[in-house]
Amino acid sequence: MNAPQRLGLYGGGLAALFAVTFAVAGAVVPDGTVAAWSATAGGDGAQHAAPVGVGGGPDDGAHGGSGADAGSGSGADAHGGSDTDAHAGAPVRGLSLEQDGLLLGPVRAPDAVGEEGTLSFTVTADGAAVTDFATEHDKELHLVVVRSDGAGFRHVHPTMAADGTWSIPWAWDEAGSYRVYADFVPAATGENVTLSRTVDVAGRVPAEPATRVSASDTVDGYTATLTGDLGTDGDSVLTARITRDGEPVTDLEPYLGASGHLVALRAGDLAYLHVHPEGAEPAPGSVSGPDVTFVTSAPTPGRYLLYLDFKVDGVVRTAHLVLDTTD
Ligand SMILES: [Cu+2]
Repeated sequence: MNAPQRLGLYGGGLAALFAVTFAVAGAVVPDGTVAAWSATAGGDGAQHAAPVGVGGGPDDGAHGGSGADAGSGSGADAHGGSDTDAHAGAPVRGLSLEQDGLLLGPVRAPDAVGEEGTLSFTVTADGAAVTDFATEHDKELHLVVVRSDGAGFRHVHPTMAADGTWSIPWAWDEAGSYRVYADFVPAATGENVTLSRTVDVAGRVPAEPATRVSASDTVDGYTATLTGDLGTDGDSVLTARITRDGEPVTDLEPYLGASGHLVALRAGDLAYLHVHPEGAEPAPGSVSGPDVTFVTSAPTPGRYLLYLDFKVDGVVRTAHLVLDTTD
């Protein structure tokens, strides 16, 4: 019995699971990479280093492409219909590649670290590419990429070709298992959807540092400090204050229709939270600061990874913050 026949005996879900597993196995352990591990790591390193295809194996069950996508599909569907009153229930998004009939197609990207290429994908509905998107936060589609340990965060805006293919120049800085989120509003429904897939990048992965609670982060001399309690019992108001050398920064430029942009992910499964900027949209050319306020709600008690984008002098910087819920 050949592989396709054997796969045919399992349900579509299992077949997809195996297909992903085979694809990942092929993608993350190319012979050249294995040779490189052997050459650079030596005998000891071969056992203790953590390339995705070897040390990362156990991770696949927890947050790899197959585990995360298959395991969470039903959960996302369960509350998918209640997204409009997201604050009443669990505003969890981004755990599935499918929701409300929309599907995030395979994400194509360079296979290896340092390889210059393109990241591309298509969103489909009933098998046809979706090409009509509503603008939300200044863009038709927000692409967020983060490694399973919370590192390597990127928030970018690909461009769409006429056939619905979204693409952006891409290179990976480090190996690992990455979650790729597409956050958008199809014009047909007007409802925000966040879909995700996992992409594995071959190579040695640094040991995952435990995330520590940190309400403050300094990037290029700019310090972002969060105040406010993150709770599970409804709206939580979080205020980020930007300072430089201890002085408040008052020339924050509008970015994505607000004075800053916040992405919040649940540590453990990287569920994507709904976050609203608070206050009126700043006028183009205006500046504000030092405070930027957001409203969100944690779906469950625990730890959350927060990524605050802010723009000063035309440069967008991202502060990485980690909060535990207060309940
Ligand atoms: Cu964006």
